[in-house]
Amino acid sequence: MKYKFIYIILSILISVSSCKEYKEKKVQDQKPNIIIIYADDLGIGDVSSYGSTELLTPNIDRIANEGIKFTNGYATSPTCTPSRYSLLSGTYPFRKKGAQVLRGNAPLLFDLGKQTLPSMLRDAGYYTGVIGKWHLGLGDENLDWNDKVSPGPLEIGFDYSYVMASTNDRVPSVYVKNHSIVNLDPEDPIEVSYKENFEGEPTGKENPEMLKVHPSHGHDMSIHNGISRIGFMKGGKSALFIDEDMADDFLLEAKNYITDHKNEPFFLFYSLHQPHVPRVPHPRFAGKSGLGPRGDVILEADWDVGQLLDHLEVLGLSENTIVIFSSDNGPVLDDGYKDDAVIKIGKHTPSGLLRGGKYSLYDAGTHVPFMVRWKGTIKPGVSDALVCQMDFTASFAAMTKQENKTIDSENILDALLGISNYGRDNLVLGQNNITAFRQGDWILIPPHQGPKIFGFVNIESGRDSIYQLYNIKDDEGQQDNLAFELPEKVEEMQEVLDRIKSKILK
Ligand code: NG6
Ligand code: CA
Repeated sequence: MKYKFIYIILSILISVSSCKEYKEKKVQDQKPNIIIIYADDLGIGDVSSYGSTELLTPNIDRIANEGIKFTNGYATSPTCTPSRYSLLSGTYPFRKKGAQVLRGNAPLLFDLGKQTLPSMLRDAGYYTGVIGKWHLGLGDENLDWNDKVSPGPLEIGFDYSYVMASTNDRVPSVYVKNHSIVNLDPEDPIEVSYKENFEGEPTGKENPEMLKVHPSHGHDMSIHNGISRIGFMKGGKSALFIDEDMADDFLLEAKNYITDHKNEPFFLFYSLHQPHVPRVPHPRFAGKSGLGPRGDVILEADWDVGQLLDHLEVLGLSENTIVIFSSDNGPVLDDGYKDDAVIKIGKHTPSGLLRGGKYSLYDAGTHVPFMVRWKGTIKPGVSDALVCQMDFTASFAAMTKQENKTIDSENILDALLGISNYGRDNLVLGQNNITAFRQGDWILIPPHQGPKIFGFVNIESGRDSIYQLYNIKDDEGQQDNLAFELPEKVEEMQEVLDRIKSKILK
């Protein structure tokens, strides 16, 4: 009897450990393709799998339903450049001087030679590519756009790049393929300035009659395709992108990239431009959401995601590809163009139940849709593990047996694959000195100077002269400031935050 009992216990132990080994072996022995689909300014409440009822996103939902939907998934920052910087560098944006919204002719933000997500994957044997929005600077301060556009994505670890130079609302309004502007006519060179206009060139401010989309704030400089932008440019007419075609341009590139590299492990950073301003859908989607152009371009982005997933299916790659979907920061309605985003919002709540939005230290600034699918390997489900985009480098380094040489990226592979329900302990949110701090279910916002509401975007900044402390599990909408009641918690979290911020750099 006694022996029988010992035998049973031993068999259970052996089968449990071999099951774990099987999972680890299976994951570690493979180099699945990795695709990160990264939306621009998409809120957690814009996605139907996170509760949106006014706007349906069935294709994005497919990733959530066939994979893991994270309910505590984060970008590091409530704006684009810093979030993208940390996703690719594995480093907090507050450690990097200048990691904030960049002008369109800013130099490359990265320190060359340091490990990045793509360089790590390249070392692991992946072919690496970026398609879509870049907004991380290109070249140096004196870049001649007509010459070799470098350094850029190819110098930080990508083998292939096809990117929008900056943002769709910043000049130069062109795509850059590897080191050159696409379709540039050498007879019509391009010039870019963020200081002054070029003689004789129309602007949104002087020539509103030329506009089909009008600015509400800023965005009144150079005009192309009937839309005035931030910054001045001249020439390069044959290279200018058409906003209505941008989604199709990037999708085609992404599909071709996948087809071309289907026989080797590949990484694709598919960086969508939607729903960032100017919101100009292809006519196929215009008016389709009932929420104005912002809703329409979200439907367009959702369709793009569906096309990409279908393409993987047709090529037989679904089971051999990790697909991640997330957003670089939270949502905003009026972000500088009169595009009906505010007046047509109806009952739609882009931030879901969270407080704030893009630019904000409140949760909706950085708490974004976040889902990971690996058909056949990941068991579909929902996870409340704390996960951040900055952790992809360390996690996929662990998966591909590479060394993680970045500063802040943490190995949360088990959480990303649904093996564990535990991710990070804590996460610093924000950029520069404007930061909040999440630890477990708590969010601390130290006192920061500045406006409580960001003017025309009409979003609460999260800044206050006093400490704010919220328990995000009990109080998702951050209404109940517990800082006065729990001074020890405030002190403890501030200490950990200070320690992380003063970490000696490797
Ligand atoms: C702001 C722009 C906004 C957007 C943002 C960057 C104005 C008035 N507002 O300065 O339109 O471009 O920068 O957005 O110019 S991000 O998602 O790329 O960070
Ligand atoms: Ca953004």
